[in-house]
Amino acid sequence: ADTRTLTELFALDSLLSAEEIEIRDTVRAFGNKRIRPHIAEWFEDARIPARELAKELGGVGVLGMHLDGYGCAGMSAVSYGLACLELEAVDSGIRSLVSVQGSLAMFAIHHWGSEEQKNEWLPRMAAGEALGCFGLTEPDFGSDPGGMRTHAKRDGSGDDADWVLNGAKMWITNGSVADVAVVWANTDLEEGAKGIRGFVVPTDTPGFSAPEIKNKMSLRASVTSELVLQDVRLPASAMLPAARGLRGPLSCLNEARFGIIFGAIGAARDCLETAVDYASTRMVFDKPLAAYQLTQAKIADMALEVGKGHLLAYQLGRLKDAGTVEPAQVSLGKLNNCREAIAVARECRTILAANGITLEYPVIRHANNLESVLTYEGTSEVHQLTIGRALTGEAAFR
Ligand code: TGC
Ligand code: FAD
Repeated sequence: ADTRTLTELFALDSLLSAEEIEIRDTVRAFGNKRIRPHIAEWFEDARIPARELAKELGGVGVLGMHLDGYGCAGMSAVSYGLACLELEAVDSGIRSLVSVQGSLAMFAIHHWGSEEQKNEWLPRMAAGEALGCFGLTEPDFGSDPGGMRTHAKRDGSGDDADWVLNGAKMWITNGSVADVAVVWANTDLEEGAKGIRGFVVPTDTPGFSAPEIKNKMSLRASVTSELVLQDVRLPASAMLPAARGLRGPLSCLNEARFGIIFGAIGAARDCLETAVDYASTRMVFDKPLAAYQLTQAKIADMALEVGKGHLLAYQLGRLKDAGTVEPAQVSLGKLNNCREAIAVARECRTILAANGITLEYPVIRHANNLESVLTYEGTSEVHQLTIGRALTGEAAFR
């Protein structure tokens, strides 16, 4: 019979330019050739060749690809989103590496850094020769980063005095493999959350360590670490000069959340393609599984969610390229696409049944990864509250 792909049914490519399609196809081909053949093993072993991979990803041009200058590709937001989508179709951990590098560590330096900081780090980070991480979350402060305890104190008076950092960050992607950490800390420059500042910390600075967090059942093909800062002495020039208060880190989160809106839908697409393929060849009660109405209802409902997820991502991408996207709109995409992606992954797992629980197929790996994706960059509840605040005018966070 004549079959159609999800992309064809929704005519998704009619919404993209020829250049965007070319970038998407390049990243898809890279992911399928270079990463997909190894990913189940990396996931099982909980080990990825992060530094080698970073150089290859830099070669493809996806690290900080939506930033301008300093060796970055200067692509559109939609192109960046499509790259995230294709990388996460292989594994959320790979997209995480790219998000943290480009949207968190590089964006923080690009947007809030000094010329000296940008020249020192961005060209090497875009090439994948230097890896970055972003330390905001702490053991006791995840959804409420304004409560952070990590602090930076000046050693002496005057603007030239060194900074001395003490504290701990938790759940930091790329932490143990990073050359540079963007660390957010309280200072007494101003009262409360307004005193939060960002610091560019070379990871070989004495007093800095980043033990890896083990035994994760999600994002196993991604390095997650604790950052420990014990009297980490930095020159005055290590502070990001332009970032003041919580607005500094939260502006970076908008960038990474944007990539996740596309990325999560890539993981869902991969699950759905796997399930459709499986159902068409798996015989149950003498017929292909795909020929049963119950299976088709599942497939149709999932195709609707994956297709709508693409449309939402593309719409937000266009708004971002127009420079008008608002944080609450990013929350719409993050909440919807992560929530639907994990639901799709679990439903696809039912189609594969017992085969669905093994790493022979990507489905359980995506489902497990999406547990993290649902949680990081703002939990579903944080995004519900952000959307709720936008619609009602009432902030219900505390
Ligand atoms: P609130 O009073 O609302 O805001 C404080 C200041 O920040 C500004 N602001 C934003 N600016 C830019 N973008 C946003 N999305 C912003 N949201 C708020 C706001 O205008 C204000 O500015 P100013 O100048 O007036 O001071 O802050 P709040 O303390 O009430 O908190 C709000 C809340 C809960 C939404 C926020 O704290 C939040 O988003 N919490 C979630 C934390 C989170 O997402 N952490 C992620 C850590 S990084 C990570 O997970 C990486 S995983 C990556 C990977 O591996 O792929
Ligand atoms: P908590 O904030 O303790 O939340 C616990 C529960 O309470 C959640 O269900 C939450 O939604 C709910 N909750 C919180 N506040 C409210 C409220 N006001 N009303 C109702 N419910 C509420 N962080 C970084 O800084 N950098 C990284 O690179 C990074 N990488 C990560 C990688 C992985 C694999 C993971 C799992 C996390 C990573 N994180 C990173 C941390 C991530 O951002 C936090 O886990 C996330 O923000 C949630 O914080 P928490 O885990 O402390 O949960």
